[in-house]
Amino acid sequence: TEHYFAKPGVANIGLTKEDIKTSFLEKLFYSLGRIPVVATKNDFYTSLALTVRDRVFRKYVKSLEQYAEEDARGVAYLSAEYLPGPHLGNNLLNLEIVEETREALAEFDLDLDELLKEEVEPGLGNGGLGRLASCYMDSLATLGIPSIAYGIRYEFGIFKQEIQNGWQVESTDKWLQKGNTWEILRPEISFEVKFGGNTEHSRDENNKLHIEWIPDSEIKGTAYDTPILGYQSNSIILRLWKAEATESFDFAAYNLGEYYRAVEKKMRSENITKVLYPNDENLSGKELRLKQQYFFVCCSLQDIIRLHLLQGRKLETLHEKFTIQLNDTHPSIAVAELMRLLLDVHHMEWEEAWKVTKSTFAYTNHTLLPEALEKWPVNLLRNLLPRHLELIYEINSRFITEIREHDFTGEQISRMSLIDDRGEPTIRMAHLATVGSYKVNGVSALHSGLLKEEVLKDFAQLWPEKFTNVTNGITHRRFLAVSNPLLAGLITEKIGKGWLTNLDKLKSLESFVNDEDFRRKWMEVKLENKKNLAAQIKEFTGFEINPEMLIDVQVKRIHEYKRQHLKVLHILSLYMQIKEDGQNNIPPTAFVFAGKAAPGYFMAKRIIKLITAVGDLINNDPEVNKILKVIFLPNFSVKLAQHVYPGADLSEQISMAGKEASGTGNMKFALNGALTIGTLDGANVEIREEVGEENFFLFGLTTEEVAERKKAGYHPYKIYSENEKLKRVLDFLLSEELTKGDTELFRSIYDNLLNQDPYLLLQDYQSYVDQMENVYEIWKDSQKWAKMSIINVANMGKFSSDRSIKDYCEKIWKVKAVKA
Ligand code: DL6
Repeated sequence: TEHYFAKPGVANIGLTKEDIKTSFLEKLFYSLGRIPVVATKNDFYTSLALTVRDRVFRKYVKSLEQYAEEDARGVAYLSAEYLPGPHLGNNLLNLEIVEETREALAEFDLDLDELLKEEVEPGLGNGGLGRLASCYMDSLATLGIPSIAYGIRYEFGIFKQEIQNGWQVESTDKWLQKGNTWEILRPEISFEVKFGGNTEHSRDENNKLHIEWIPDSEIKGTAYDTPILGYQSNSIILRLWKAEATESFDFAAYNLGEYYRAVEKKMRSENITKVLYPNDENLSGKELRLKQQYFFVCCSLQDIIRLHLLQGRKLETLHEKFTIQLNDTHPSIAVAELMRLLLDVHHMEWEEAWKVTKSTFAYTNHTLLPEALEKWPVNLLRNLLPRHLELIYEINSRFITEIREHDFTGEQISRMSLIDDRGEPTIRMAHLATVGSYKVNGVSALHSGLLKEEVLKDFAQLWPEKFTNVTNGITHRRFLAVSNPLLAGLITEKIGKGWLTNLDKLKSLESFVNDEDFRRKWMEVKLENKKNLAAQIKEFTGFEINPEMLIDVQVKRIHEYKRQHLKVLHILSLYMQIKEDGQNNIPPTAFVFAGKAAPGYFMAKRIIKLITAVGDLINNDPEVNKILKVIFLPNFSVKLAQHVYPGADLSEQISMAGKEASGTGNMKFALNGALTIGTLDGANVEIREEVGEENFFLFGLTTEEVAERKKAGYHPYKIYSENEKLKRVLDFLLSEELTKGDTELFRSIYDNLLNQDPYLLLQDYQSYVDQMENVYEIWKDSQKWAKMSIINVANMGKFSSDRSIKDYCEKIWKVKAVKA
C-alpha cells in the first residue's frame, strides 16, 4: 500500500488556528449553507464538529493504511452497548488543538465551552458495561491496537429521566433529532439477517449432510461508522448497525397493490434497532432483545469474514487474524452464528469449524447476579433461530460427551449443560460463551475469583487455564484531562504531561504531599470544581448548595445491591441528630445522588422517591438545611458525569460485598481527588490496595462474612430491635413527616429491610455510620484531607484503561500494537 499522506501535494489538513478558522467557515458555508449572522449555536457546533471530524478521519485513514500494511492480527469488540459521551471535547484533546480551537472561535466571538454544551451524546448503553466499552475504544485507539468495535445503532438510547413529584418519569431519548455529525453511513456495507422458518436436511450423492435454513423473514443491517480517535495517534471505527427492510422485503404485497401492508412490514423490520433495553442487571427474556442481539452479531460476523477474505486469506485462519471479544453474554449467540456461517455458508467440516470458533472468541463476564445471567427459552430460539438451536444442541451434546470422560458427577454435568431443563427449557448463554471461547475473564480480582468459585466453578475445574482476570480501567484522558482541566493543568505543571500516555507517572505527585503551596493549589482547584458542580446543580434542580460544603456523592444505576438506601438511612440519622438530639457537630454536607432506575424495577423507583422525599424534608427545613442538603440530579449521563466527578469530595461505593463486579465510577472519583467510603467489593479492593488502607474509608462485611452471615441465618429484625437509633431511623420511613401523610409510601422498603434485607443494609449500618464519623473527623482537618486526596490521585495509575487493554493484549488476545 502507498502512504497517501506522504505524497507531496496531498492536502495537508492543518491543525493551526488559521487552518481551523478556514475550515470552520468552509463547513458553515458549504456543508450547512449558512452565514454567521443567521447561524444558530447548533450550526456553529456542527461546523466545528465537521472541522474536527475531517481531521479525525484523516488519522483514521492513516491508521487503516498502517494496519493493512502490517497485516496485523486484530481485535473485534462485540458489545450491545456503548456510552461514548460527547465526542467533540475529547477529539480536540486527542488532536491537541484545544487552545488553537478556542482562539480560532474567539475571533468569531464564539466561546468553545458554549459550543461544547450543544452536543447531544449517544446514550447507547445502560451504565458501567457500555461506558467500559467506550473507555476501551479510547485505549485501543491510543495504543494503536488494530481493532474494530461493533454494536447497535439504537434510534432511541437510554431513556431520558425526569423527576416529577419526586418520582422518576421516563421519556424517549431522541438523540438523532438534530442529526449526528460524527457518523457516516456506509450503504455499501450491509448484510442480510434471517429470522424464523425452519431447516431442511438432505443428503447428497456422497451421503454428505446438507442443512438449509429456510427463514420466514429477512432484514438488512447497514453500517454507520463513527471514528474514535486515540490520543496523539491512531483512530479506530465504531461500526453500529441499523436495521432496515430488504429491498425485496415484500415484493408480492407491492405487486398486489397492498402498499400499506408492505410499508407496515418495512416498519416492523426497522423496529429491531429502535430502542435500547433499559435494564442493566435484569435481563427479561424479550423476543425483541434476542432479535437485536442476533441481528448485530450476524452483521458483525459477516463483516469480519468479509474483511478477512478481502485480504486474500482462508477462513481456516480466521482465528489467527482476528480475535472477537464478547462483552458479556449479549453477543454470545455469535458462537452458534459463526458455526453456522462456517458450516452452512462456507462448507467447512464440523471439527475445523469448531476449532476456528473456539479459538476466535473470548468472553468477559460482568455480573454474578443470577437475575442478570441471560437464559433464552428453547422455544423462543426454535421460533426465531431454528438453525442456531440445532447447532447449540450439537455443541452441547459433543461437550457433554467430552466431560463424561472426566471425573464429573451427574449433578455437575447437568449443571454445566448448555441447556437448563429444570422447568421451561432454556439456553444458558454464559455456558455457551464459556464453551465457545478460548478465554473467560472477570472484571476485578475479586469478581474473577468469585466467577471461578461460584457461577462457572465446574468450568474452571475443567479448564483452569481458560480463566483469567482483567481489572477494569477508565480512560484518564476523558475523565481527567477533558473533564477536569484545572486539576489536569496543575498536575502537568508539576510533573509534565507524560501521565496522559502513562498514568503510572502520577505516582510522582506523592513527593509533593508535604508541599504546603501545592496542597493549597490542590484545594483551590477542588473548590473551583465544586463551584462548577454547584452551578450544574442549580441549573438542573434549582437548588443552591454552598460549594464549601462536603460534597458527598453517589452516582450510579439505582439498584438494591448498590444500596443507595443505606446512604438514605445515614442521612436520616443525621437529620435526627440535628432535630431531636440537638447535636450539631456535623460538617455542612451536600449529598448528591444521580442514576436511572430500570423502568420496571419497582424497588429502585421507590428508592428514588425516598431520596427525593428526604430531600424535600431536609432542604425545606430551615433548622437543617444550613447543615444538610440532599440533591437528586436527574438524567445522569456521561456529559453530566464529567461535571460530577471533579466536584466530589467523597465517593460512595457501598454495595454489599460480592455483588459489584468491579465498578468504574469508583476509579473516576478517586482519579479526581475524591476519597472513597466503601466496602471490600469489586475494584474497591484493588483501589484500597493501591492507595493504602489509611487513605480509604472501609466498612462492612467482606464477601466471605456475607456468605457466613447468610448461612448462619440472618435476622434483620433482631438488628433493628437491638439498635435504638437505627430503629428510630427505620420507623421514620413510615412517619407522617417524611411521607406527608401517605404513610404506606415506603412500606415496601421498610418491610423488605426488616424481614429479608437481602443486601444486608441493617447488618452493615452501624459500621457505615461509624466510618462516616471518621470521615467527618478527617474532613475537619483540611490539610490531612488534601494529603489523602493527593495520595489517592497519585496511585490511580493501575486504573487506566490503557493498562486494562495491555492486559487484554497480553493475557488474552496476543495482539500487538501498530503505531501510525
Ligand atoms: O464491567 C463493567 C461494569 C462493572 O464495573 C459493574 O460492576 C457491573 O455491574 C457492570 N455489569 C453490568 C451487567 N450487565 N449485564 N449483563 O452492567 O459492568
